[in-house]
Amino acid sequence: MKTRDFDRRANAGHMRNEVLGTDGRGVTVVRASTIVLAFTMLGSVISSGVHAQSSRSVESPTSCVMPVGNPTEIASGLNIPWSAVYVGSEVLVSQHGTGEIVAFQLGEELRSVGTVPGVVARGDGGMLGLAVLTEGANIWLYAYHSTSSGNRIVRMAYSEGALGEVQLVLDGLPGGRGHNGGRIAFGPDGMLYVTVGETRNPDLAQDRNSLAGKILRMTPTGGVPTDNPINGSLVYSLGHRNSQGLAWDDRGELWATDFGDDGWDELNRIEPGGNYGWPIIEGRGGNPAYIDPVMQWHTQEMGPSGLAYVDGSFFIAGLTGQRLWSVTIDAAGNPDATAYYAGEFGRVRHVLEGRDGNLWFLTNGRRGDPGGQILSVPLTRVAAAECSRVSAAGRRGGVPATIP
Ligand SMILES: [Ca+2]
Repeated sequence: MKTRDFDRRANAGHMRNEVLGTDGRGVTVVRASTIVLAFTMLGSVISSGVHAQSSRSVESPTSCVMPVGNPTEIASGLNIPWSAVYVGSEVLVSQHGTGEIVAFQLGEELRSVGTVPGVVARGDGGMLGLAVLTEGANIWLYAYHSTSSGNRIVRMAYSEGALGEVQLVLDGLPGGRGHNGGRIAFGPDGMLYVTVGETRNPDLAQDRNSLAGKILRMTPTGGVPTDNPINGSLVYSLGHRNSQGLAWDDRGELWATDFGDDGWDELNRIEPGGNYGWPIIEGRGGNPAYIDPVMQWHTQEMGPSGLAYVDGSFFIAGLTGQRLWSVTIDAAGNPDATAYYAGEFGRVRHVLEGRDGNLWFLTNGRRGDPGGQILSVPLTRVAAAECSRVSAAGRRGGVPATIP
């Protein structure tokens, strides 16, 4: 049944591609020109000063970045690392089972910077996402964590290498033994975006009066922004099951992963007020009342947590699939997914652009090894037409949609 679904959806995607190629918009010609550009760029890593163009206009070919070579371990002995953020040259890391936040600089040992009080780890709940806000001379570390009665967001001043007292940002977020969400990130608009899972109560994802199964948008002090899509509500988008990944592309558009049930995991482009379908639809449904994912995967090969956008490429941490995924989108708007390191490093929890310009990813360590790692792998930049060629050398997967 699933195989048939896969084939049908894949064929549908292919047909859409063909339609795009013959609709008189000059796609074929532009693809040829991107190939020329690709050859001029091939074999040399373009300096990081050249920023990827994310416009999906066929006149503006994109570029992407791809991992090259073998990942090297830059931190080890972590207790299920969940999130990592930067403060100056330091990296601060949350660990799922404990409220202790650790920090390190490249090449140096881990050290504790303090403990977030009241963290309760049950199921997938625990010490989850981190974010950093700099206000003048003040540096705030934000943390999303589970308590004995749900989830909350707190912040602590980070000064002279240590965390200060806890300030409550938002209490009373839904929580439970599973589907706690927990990724937090400041957007380009300075607002704090938060993924909240449906806490194993699927119907809450469609309940506009519940914060479960939502992506929230709030001010740095937990208030409702005046320009949120639902007046007076923190809800930014709904119909999510257990999103744990947030990233913005070059155009400032928000994207998020969603951890599916037993059908489809998703990469979604998030629109303000958009409804992403759960639990009515999992994966692509073609119902205009709900926004379909841009890319979807069988759950055994993905199980997405963290999401990053780096110079034209999305990277997704695959927990269940124990691999890292990249998603690139070509100039015609067609996404393409590639898997890396399947089974090599255990469950991959988070991925981010590294302090050294490499791609970093957080893992739970190898099977039977409790020690979580942070790994670093170099990235190389290629032009859009080459992204597919490079990815074809890896293991392609996922079921693409054509972006309108
Ligand atoms: Ca969905």
